[in-house]
Amino acid sequence: MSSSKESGQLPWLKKMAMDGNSEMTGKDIKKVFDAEGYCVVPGLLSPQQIGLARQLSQSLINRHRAGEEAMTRKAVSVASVTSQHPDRNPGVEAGHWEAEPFIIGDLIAHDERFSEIIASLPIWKCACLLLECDLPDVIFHLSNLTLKPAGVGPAIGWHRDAGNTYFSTVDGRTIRFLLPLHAMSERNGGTALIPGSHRSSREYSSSGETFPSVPPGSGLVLHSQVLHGGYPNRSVENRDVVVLQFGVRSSELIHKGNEHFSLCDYEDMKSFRTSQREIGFSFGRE
Ligand SMILES: O=C(O)CCC(=O)C(=O)O
Repeated sequence: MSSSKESGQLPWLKKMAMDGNSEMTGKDIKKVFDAEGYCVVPGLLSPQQIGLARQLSQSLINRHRAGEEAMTRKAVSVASVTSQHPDRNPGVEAGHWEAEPFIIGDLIAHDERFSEIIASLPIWKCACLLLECDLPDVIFHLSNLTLKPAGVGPAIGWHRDAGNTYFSTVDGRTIRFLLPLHAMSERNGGTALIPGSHRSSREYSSSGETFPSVPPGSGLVLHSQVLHGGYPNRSVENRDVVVLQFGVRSSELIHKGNEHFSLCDYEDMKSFRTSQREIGFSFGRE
């Protein structure tokens, strides 16, 4: 993709602040992503969309805490991850946290208004840039909320997304967006990763790990081969992220999770969002 095409397609990326102190263009983002296997990309969600995402997420958390069957059936609770992997949540008594969600998947299935977040055009354009394809060729794979509640949020084991057994492709051409609902950093159990590890087959060792600081509205964008994970959240702040995975239409799938709108493109997602608006969902308010 040529740089003129990039900047033509991505006017929203022109000269935007990254981490509050440097400026990046689409070309810069691609360069960092290719070299490091990740990038913190600004301007992916508007303040209104962040407000909505917080409101919708809190509602799903409340429904899980209330024991709604549709929520708890497929979600992973803090209790279940803690009893399966006690080393990932030291000092936390699994039995006390049955009602607390850790991962809630298939967000549109639980609340169709998540389409307002998932249909954000800057996210799709960023996927085009980094997957090196045109907008109609980008397809949505999956969504989830990954929650590390204050004080009891569990660690996440080191892994590469390309190897996951839920939604992955033969060519590894997928990309994940981690969109924090509040500021995320090392302090509150923010994602840890090994820069450059997408270019080697190295196994995890803590040397060289980094914890990008990501403000709400920005996204941590991960290459499918970059090693990442994270530590428990023992801070007083929640660490909640919306996770979205995208791929390319022509890629052969190894695993395909069964989620609402999996394999749809931007136009499908946008039409659905528009239909939600038309049936009376007023953007940004409940
Ligand atoms: O929530 C996080 O910090 C990491 C999530 C993650 O590892 C993933 O979605 O692959």
